[in-house]
Amino acid sequence: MHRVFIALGSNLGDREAYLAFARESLGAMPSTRLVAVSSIEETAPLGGRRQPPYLNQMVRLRTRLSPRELLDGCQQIERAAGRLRELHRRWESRTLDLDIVRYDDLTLDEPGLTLPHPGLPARDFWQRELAELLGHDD
Ligand code: A4P
Ligand code: MG
Repeated sequence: MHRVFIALGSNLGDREAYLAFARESLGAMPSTRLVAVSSIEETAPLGGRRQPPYLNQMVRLRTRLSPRELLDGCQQIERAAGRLRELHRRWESRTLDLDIVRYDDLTLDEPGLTLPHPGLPARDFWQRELAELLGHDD
């Protein structure tokens, strides 16, 4: 089983409900188990544009899915949460955004998938959430 950390973010609509939907949907993916969840934090929007504040949270999974299968699964969940990927622009407000932060100790830089997620060093809230989850062994 692979050890994976996924970041959840929402800054539109019923943000708590979107995070709950994401936790439930991630845990229901094939060959996947939700192992731990961090606390939820409200954070100021990054990226400079005027946007509502985010709720952010990180979860820890065990999975047999490959990184690509996991990315596909995350994008399906985002779509199910009502996000129109075709219309959105980068940094734009979204009901649900799922980012794969780490997948084992894998380093990858391919079109459409970079691991670990390059945003990690710059996001203090991700680092706090990750630290919470690393303290929780499975
Ligand atoms: N992609 C590459 N690597 C990964 C990965 N490790 N995990 C590709 C997930 N996706 C990855 O993502 C764009 C493309 O990234 C995807 O096609 C995927 O193949 P997206 O979710 O469609 O677009 P995006 O989220 O708008 O862009 P990006 O660059 O992923 O932005 P972020 O980093 O997700 O930032 N402020 C606060 N306070 N909290 C937030 O959570 N999030 C964002 C979005 C902006 N400001 C925020 C927050
Ligand atoms: Mg993203």
